[in-house]
This record gives sequence, C-alpha cells and structure tokens, in this order.
Amino acid sequence: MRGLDVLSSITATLVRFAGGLNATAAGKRPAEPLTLYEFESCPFCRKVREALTELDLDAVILPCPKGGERYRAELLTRGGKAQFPYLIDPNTGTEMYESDDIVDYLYAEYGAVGARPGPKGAIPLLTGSLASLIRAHQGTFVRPSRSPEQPLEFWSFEASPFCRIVRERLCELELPYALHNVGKGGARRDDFVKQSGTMQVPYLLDPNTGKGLFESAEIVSYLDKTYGVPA
Ligand SMILES: N[C@@H](CCC(=O)N[C@@H](CS)C(=O)NCC(=O)O)C(=O)O
Repeated sequence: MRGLDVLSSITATLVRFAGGLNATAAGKRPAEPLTLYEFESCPFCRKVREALTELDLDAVILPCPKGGERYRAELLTRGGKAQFPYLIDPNTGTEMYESDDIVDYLYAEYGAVGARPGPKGAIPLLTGSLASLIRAHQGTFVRPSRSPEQPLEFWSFEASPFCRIVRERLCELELPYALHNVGKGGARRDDFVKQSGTMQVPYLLDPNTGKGLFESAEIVSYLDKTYGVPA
C-alpha cells in the first residue's frame, strides 16, 4: 500500500535522525567519480551513503543485493571478499572495505575544513538496522532483471523517503547508476534545476531510452517494466 510505504520510509529517515539530508560539509571535489559496491538496506552502507550526501559527492553505485550475481562476483574478484560497502576512488588510487574507514577517508579527502563525520559504533548500527527493519528489508534481496547497456542516472539525497523507495528497487534489480547527490544547501542544486526544470527528487534519467521521470511510484513501475524479468 502506497501510504504505508511512504510512511515507513519517512520513519526510516527519522530513526536515522535525518542523516544524509544536508550537503553542507563539502570541501575539495574529485575529478573522477567514486564507485561504491553496496546494498540499500545494509546499515554500514547507509552510513557511507549519508556521508556522500553530506559531502555533496556523486558516486557510481553498483548494487549487490543478497542472491545477486552481477556485481557481487565482480567485487569478490576485485577485493577478495563479498563484504559491503566497498569504495573505489580512482583519484587517489584508494580502494577499501570498512564503513568507518570509508567515511573517515571521504571526510578527510573531500570534507570542508573542520567538517567531522557523525557518530561511530553502536548507535548508527542500531538505528540503521532499525530503519531497514521498518522498511521490511526492502533493498536486500535480488529480483531477476536484465542489465542496462549504460548505467542509469539518478538524482537523490539519502534522507529523502521517496528517493529511498526508488533506491531500494534499483538495488533489488541490480541496476548500476550514477548517483547525483543534491542534499539541502548543496552547491549543485541550481545546475540540477537548470537541467530538469524543477527542484524535485527523486529524478531518474535513463540514457538507454531517453526517459526522465520524477515520481517515485512511476519510477519503480518504469524500472520493473523496463528491466524486471518475470521469475
Ligand atoms: N565492519 C564492516 C561490516 C560490513 C558488513 O558486515 N556488511 C555486511 C552487510 S550489512 C555484508 O557485507 N554481508 C555480506 C553479504 O551481504 O553477503 C563495515 O563497517 O563496513
């Protein structure tokens, strides 16, 4: 039911104290986009995605839901274990597991002077896991899909309840996408408005079909129709 879906997504944002809402910690900008292997409901991955919004950073997201093979196998070969999150930064030649290390790295490399990451330890783990429970673990398990030729493009910020609903489906369908973060106060909101015509997220642009969509329910239905494969 749509109302319940939105309500549980708002609650998930609240239990994470709206982490990943504001993009006001940004410092130096990467020349090349970062890449993140992750899955939506993983509380460790959530911390990293929140940091990406706060630091106003884009990343290529390679979704690795449980049961998925598209990017899990790739990471196993590349990093040696199927553990998420895993960050690749081609700008510094850095690749790493461990969410706290990744968040510290991102703040040190791309944060404003004096910007500090949020708390570590039990609280983000418990609240992040509670958020996933509230969302009935959507964004955890793979759905059969076909791979797009080119990665999709998705404008979002981590705390948005509507963006979460879309990210969960992108993850379940193992669809790679360029995540463009447009958190509140971020420097790139104006460019986004120039491109899309309005400041509203989620916004999905599919370069494979030329389709651009704003409404979360419509985006999910488009993804299912275009890339979902009946089990
Ligand atoms: N200490 C690691 C823990 C990461 C972790 O345990 N991730 C889980 C997902 S929440 C994982 O990779 N599980 C393996 C799997 O999903 O197959 C960190 O903070 O990054």
